[in-house]
Amino acid sequence: MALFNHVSREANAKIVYFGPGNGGKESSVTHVYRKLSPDSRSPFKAMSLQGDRMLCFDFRPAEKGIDGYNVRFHLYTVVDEVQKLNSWKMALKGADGVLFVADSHPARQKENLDRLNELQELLAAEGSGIDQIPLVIQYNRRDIPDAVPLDEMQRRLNRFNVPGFPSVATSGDGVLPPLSCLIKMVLGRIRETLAAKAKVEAEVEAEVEAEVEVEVEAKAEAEAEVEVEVETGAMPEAAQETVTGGAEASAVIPEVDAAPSCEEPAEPLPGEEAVSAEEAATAEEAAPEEEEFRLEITGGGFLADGRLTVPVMVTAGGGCREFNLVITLAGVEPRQG
Ligand SMILES: Nc1nc2c(ncn2[C@@H]2O[C@H](COP(=O)(O)OP(=O)(O)OP(=O)(O)O)[C@@H](O)[C@H]2O)c(=O)[nH]1
Ligand SMILES: [Mg+2]
Repeated sequence: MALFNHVSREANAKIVYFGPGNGGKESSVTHVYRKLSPDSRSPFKAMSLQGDRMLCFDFRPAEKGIDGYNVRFHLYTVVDEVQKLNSWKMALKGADGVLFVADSHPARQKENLDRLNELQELLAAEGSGIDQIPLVIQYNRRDIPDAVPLDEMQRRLNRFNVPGFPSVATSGDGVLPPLSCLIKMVLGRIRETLAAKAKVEAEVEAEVEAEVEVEVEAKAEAEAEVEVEVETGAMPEAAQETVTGGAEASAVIPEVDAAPSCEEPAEPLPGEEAVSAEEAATAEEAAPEEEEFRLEITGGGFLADGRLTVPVMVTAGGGCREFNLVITLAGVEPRQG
């Protein structure tokens, strides 16, 4: 599968020229390289791979990117007479498309077929069936006098019914169309991959949004419940009965703190008059705060004329004052000793 760099919005796809020896792979790849504008391609590289020669370069086709992604194609092939299976295995690793270059010479038909079967096995080992990867056949050497008829080659080779093109790699005739076709097929796969990615992302986004909505709704519901509780607490039946009595009064919703205690009787007690909420509030405002009142005996008292006088200090409202507390002992017999 193509490699994506989602940060730089670039996709990298690998195309492998595969086929029998002497079929025209090197001639084809070289022609493609020459045809590309120098600023769209990398240097042409040839490297030794277990005694085989691997050729590669990469380029960016003139086509516009897909969904904002620029696609870079990396072309690989293995050439020269000796080509080990392992070299092809490495070349095919992660391939996004294969261009099979078949030889039109009558003596090379079995070789074509053997190589195609080999390709099928190598791709299967890679985990992808030959029918699952974009594949195009280039029937090369169409210029030789005894070239096998194209329809016969198609019949023998093209059991997968993939696109096929005749070519003469030495002159470059017909070399670009099969590559162009393969590139379109690979781009189609990349588009599918990106669409699948976008779909998954949209689904995840929708799921996250739904979860957030549920949370927000749950929070709003919880808040609404709290509000109802607060309102219920602020307007108990008793308070409503006290407050109601006029259209204006019913619009007054007391604050939570000012709400009458639940212990208050719902009905005014016999002899009591119902007070308006306003009156109640005013009364409450006017009511002095409960203070602590302390009385302290500060010295010894004395008894005279049936009255006991005791010096005391009274502390209240943040201040203190001394008094003489006089207690009249009416009917109390003073105790001796
Ligand atoms: N007449 C003719 N000769 C070709 C054509 N394509 C390639 N050749 C010649 O065939 C020989 C092999 O071509 P290459 O391009 O090296 O083929 P290859 O698939 O790389 O082969 P290996 O190097 O053996 O892997 C060379 O001498 C080419 O000049 C073609 O379309 N027509
Ligand atoms: Mg060669």
